[in-house]
Amino acid sequence: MPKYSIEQFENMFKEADVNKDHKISLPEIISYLLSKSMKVNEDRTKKYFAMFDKDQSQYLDIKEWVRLMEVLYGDE
Ligand SMILES: [Ca+2]
Repeated sequence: MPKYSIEQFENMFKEADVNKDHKISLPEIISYLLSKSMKVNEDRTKKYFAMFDKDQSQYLDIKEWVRLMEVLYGDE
């Protein structure tokens, strides 16, 4: 059983996107994860953030976020 479903990740995005512009920055991600008491490896988070931020906008949209969360918190 995976720890989280895609739906859960999508709901988390809505919570983490505090200013509701449908995109999320690395600092927003890290502070959100910490606020949820989730284990955060900043180096890993930064590395995968850069990987999924394909246009280097410094923001992830919800689809990119789900991919990031799957890598960081999904099943191995
Ligand atoms: Ca945002």
